[in-house]
Amino acid sequence: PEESTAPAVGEVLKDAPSNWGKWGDDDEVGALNYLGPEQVVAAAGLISAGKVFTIQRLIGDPKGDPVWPGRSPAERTQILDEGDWDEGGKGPSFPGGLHYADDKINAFLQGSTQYDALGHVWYDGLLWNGYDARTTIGGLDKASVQPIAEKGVVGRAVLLDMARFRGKPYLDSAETFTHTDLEECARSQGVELRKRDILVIRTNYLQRFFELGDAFYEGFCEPGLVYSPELVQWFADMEIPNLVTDTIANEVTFDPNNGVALMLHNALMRNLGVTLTEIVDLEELAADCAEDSRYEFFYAAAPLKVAKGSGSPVNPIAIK
Ligand code: UVW
Repeated sequence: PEESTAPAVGEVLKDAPSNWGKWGDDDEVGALNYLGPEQVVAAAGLISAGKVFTIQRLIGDPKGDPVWPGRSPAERTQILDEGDWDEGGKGPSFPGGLHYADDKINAFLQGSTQYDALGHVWYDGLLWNGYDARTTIGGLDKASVQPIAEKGVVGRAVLLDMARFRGKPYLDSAETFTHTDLEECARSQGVELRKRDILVIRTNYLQRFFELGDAFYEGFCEPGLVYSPELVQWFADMEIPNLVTDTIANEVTFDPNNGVALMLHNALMRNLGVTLTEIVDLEELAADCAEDSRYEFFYAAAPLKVAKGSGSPVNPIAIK
């Protein structure tokens, strides 16, 4: 990060809407409370063709893994394979001659397709629901990914294909859009945006990562939603539980109006309790939606139950 003249995020958001306390003083899942049995049953009614889409990006993709600057992609290490029995006899010996493959992964919990815990970002020493930021020291005692993983995320989701809507293969660096653009995109796709929808937004921006390699990170500024008081109020009024995007960080990286980094992480996640999901791969799903003109579907995601975790890898599933 460079020296900047950006205002403190707490200044910009001092009158912003908040859901703190709405679900009790000990809540740790925030706006996911909007997804109850009624929403799950209604979402199940969207399954008609039996088409299943898994939207996780491949961990260990030979083409590379896009990650937030400063993080490194997950590393998988082989621990045991046939070579351990073939060449040198190091493999453990079991009755009957059992051989097996073992491996391990060393990964940022935010290093691939992921759910962020509500305690993943904060300002002014307080995180979601007013928990003290010192509860993050050594691991999240409050608002970790564990309660989100225990609840699971299931509901009606709508794909908003902003790249197709703007007639581009992918959005440009720093290109922005607002909630009114999302509404227009939905209208052009012929799908209704409803309260408590899970929003799934396609920019296809990460295609640039696969085209450019390391040069992708020069002047890094992803496209995405941009902060305005009206946009935050729209998320509050629409009771959006979960924002899912195919970018690394869900929103335009630096607010073009004031330079603040990841403003919506704070305005939506810290203040409203909206869960953020990043780095999904929407290409097959989006192609199918364009083909059958159905942009709504059943969505389910089960992040891993990681005690104190600030996020978790995940392979969300969309079913039509
Ligand atoms: C940061 O919060 C820095 O990134 P992300 O939400 O993409 O994990």
